[in-house]
Amino acid sequence: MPRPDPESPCLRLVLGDQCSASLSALEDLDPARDVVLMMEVRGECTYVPHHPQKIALILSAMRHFARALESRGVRVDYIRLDDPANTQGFSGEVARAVARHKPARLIATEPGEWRVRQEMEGWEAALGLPVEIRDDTRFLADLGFFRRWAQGKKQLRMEFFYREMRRATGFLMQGSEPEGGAWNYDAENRKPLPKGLVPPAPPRFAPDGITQEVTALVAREFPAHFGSLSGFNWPVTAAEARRALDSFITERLPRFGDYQDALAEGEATLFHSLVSTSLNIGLLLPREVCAAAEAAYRAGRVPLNAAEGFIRQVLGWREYVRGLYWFKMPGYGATNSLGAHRPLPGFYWRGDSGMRCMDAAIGQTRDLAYAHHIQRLMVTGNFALLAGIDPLQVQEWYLAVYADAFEWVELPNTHGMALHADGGVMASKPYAASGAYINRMGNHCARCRYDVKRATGEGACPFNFLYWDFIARHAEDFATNPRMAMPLNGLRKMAPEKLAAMRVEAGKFLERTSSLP
Ligand code: FAD
Ligand code: DLZ
Ligand code: SF4
Repeated sequence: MPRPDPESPCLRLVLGDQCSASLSALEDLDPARDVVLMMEVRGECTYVPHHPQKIALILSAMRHFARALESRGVRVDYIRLDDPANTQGFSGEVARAVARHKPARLIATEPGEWRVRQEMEGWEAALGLPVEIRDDTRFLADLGFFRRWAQGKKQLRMEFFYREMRRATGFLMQGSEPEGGAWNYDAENRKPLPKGLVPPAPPRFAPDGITQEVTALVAREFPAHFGSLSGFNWPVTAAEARRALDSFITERLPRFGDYQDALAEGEATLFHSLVSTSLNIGLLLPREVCAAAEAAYRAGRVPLNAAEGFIRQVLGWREYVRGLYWFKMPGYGATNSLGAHRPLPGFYWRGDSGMRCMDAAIGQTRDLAYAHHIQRLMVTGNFALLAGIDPLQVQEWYLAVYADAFEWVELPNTHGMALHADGGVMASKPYAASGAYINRMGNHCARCRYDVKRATGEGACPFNFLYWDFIARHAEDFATNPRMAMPLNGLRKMAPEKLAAMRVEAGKFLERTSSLP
C-alpha cells in the first residue's frame, strides 16, 4: 500500500450514532484539508424495520451535527437519503466518496455493531487505501479493560464489574470505600408508585425545521414500519440533550431510586431519565451523565439510593453490556440454551393481546418508541421467556421498536438478561415471574380482563400458568442452580392436579397465540 501523502485530505467518517464533537475519528482533524463524510442510507433504516421515530431521531441528529461541524469551518460531504445517486449502503457511499475526494486515507471510529465492523474491515482491500479504525473513546471502559476483567472468569456478573468501574473512575467513592459504606442500594429501590404521586412530565422539544423535514421524509419512505411519528419528542442536539439531562437531575432523579422498578397505568416514563437515546447516539457522554448525578448527590439535592441506582445503570450496566457484546461476538446471539422455538405472536406488533400490562407496554412502544426497563424486562421480555419464543425473533423485535436500540446494547439485554438464551453467561438465573410480581409492582392488574389471583380456569392470568409451565418445562435445566431452588421447591410441593391443569391451560393458550396472525 502506498504511504499516505500528508497533503492529501483524510476522509473522516461519522456514523448516525456517532454525533459527538469528541469522536475519535475527528481528533486531529485539519479543517483546511480534511472532509467529513456522513451518509443517510436506506440499508441502515431497514436491516430491521426500525421504528419511524428512531430513524427520524438519527437523521435529524445527523443533520444537526453536520450543520454544527460546518459552522466550525469543517467541510462535510453529507449524503441525503433521497439523493438519486445514493447507493443506500455504507460501502457504496464510502466508495463514491473516495472517488470524489481521492483521500490519502480513511479514518473511522469503531462502529457499535459487529456487522458494520465486518463491513468496515473489508474497505482497505476494496478501496486500495489505508483505513484506520479508531477505538470508540466515548465509553468509560475500553474494551481491553472489560476483556482483562472477564478473561478466565466462569461467571461475568455485572455487580463485580461495576465495583471495578467505581474504583477505576472514582464515582461515588470515599477513598477506596464506596460512598455510604455499601456498593449497591437496590433493596431500597423496589417500591410501587403510591396513589396520588404524579411523576413530573419530561421536557418538550418542539421540532425545528430540520426535524420537520426529516419526519416528513420518514413518513413518506417507511410507511409500513411499526410505530407512530406524532409523539416524537427526542433531543436531537447536544444542547437539547443537556437540557433533558438537567431537567431529569432536578425533577426526577430524587425519586428515581425509589420507583425504578415500578409499573403504572398511563405513566410511560415515571421517574426514568430518558437519556438512553442521547447517550447511544453520542449527544451526551456517560461521564457527564454520571458526574451530573454525583454532583446533585454531593450538593444534598438527591439521596444516595437514587444517585447510586442511576449511576449503576450508566457506569455499571451500560458499560458491562457493551463489554460483554464485544467479548462474546460473533455468535453471542446464536445460542438458544432453553430451546425456545415458538414464533413471536402478532400482538407484539399490535398491542391487542388482552393482557393489560402487555398492551400498555406495546402501545406506548408504538407511540413513543420507548418503554422503561421493567416493562422491557418483566413484561414483554418475561412473556417471551415464559412462552418460549424464538430468541432471534424477539431480538429483532427489540432492535426494531426502541429509539435507543443498537445491537451492542440490545442483544445482551434481550438474549442474555430477558431470555436467558445464553445459558446464564449474563444472569445467574432467568428473570421469570408470575402475575404476582406485575401486580406487586404496578396497577395494571386492577383493570385487566384477566384475574391475577387465578392460575387456572376462566379468566386466569396467563403469566401465572405460563410461569409454572416454564418452571416445570425446565426443571431439569435449573436443577443445579441454587438461585432456582425456591421455585423448584414450590413446584415439588404443588398438587399434581393443579400443575397438570396449569400446563393444559398453558398449552391451549400458547397454541392459540401461535396460530393467530
Ligand atoms: P433509565 O432507567 O433512566 O436508566 C439510565 C440509563 O442507564 C439508561 O439511559 C441507559 O443508558 C442505562 N441503562 C439502564 N439499564 C441498562 C441496561 N440494562 N443495559 C444498558 N444500559 C442500561 N437500553 C438501550 O439503551 N438500548 C436498547 O436497545 C435496550 N434494549 C433492552 C432490551 C431489553 C429486553 C431490556 C430488558 C433492556 C434493554 N435496554 C436497552 C436497557 C434499558 O431498558 C434502557 O436503557 C432504558 O429503559 C432506557 O430508558 P431510560 O433512559 O429512561 O433509562
Ligand atoms: C440506525 C441508523 C439509521 C436508521 N440510519 C442511519 C443512517 O442513515 N446513516 C448512518 O450513518 N447511521 C444510521 N443508523 C445508525 C447505524 O445503524 C449505526 O451507526 C450502526 O448500527 C453501527 O452502530
Ligand atoms: Fe398482566 Fe396478568 Fe395483571 Fe393482566 S392480570 S395485567 S395479564 S399480570
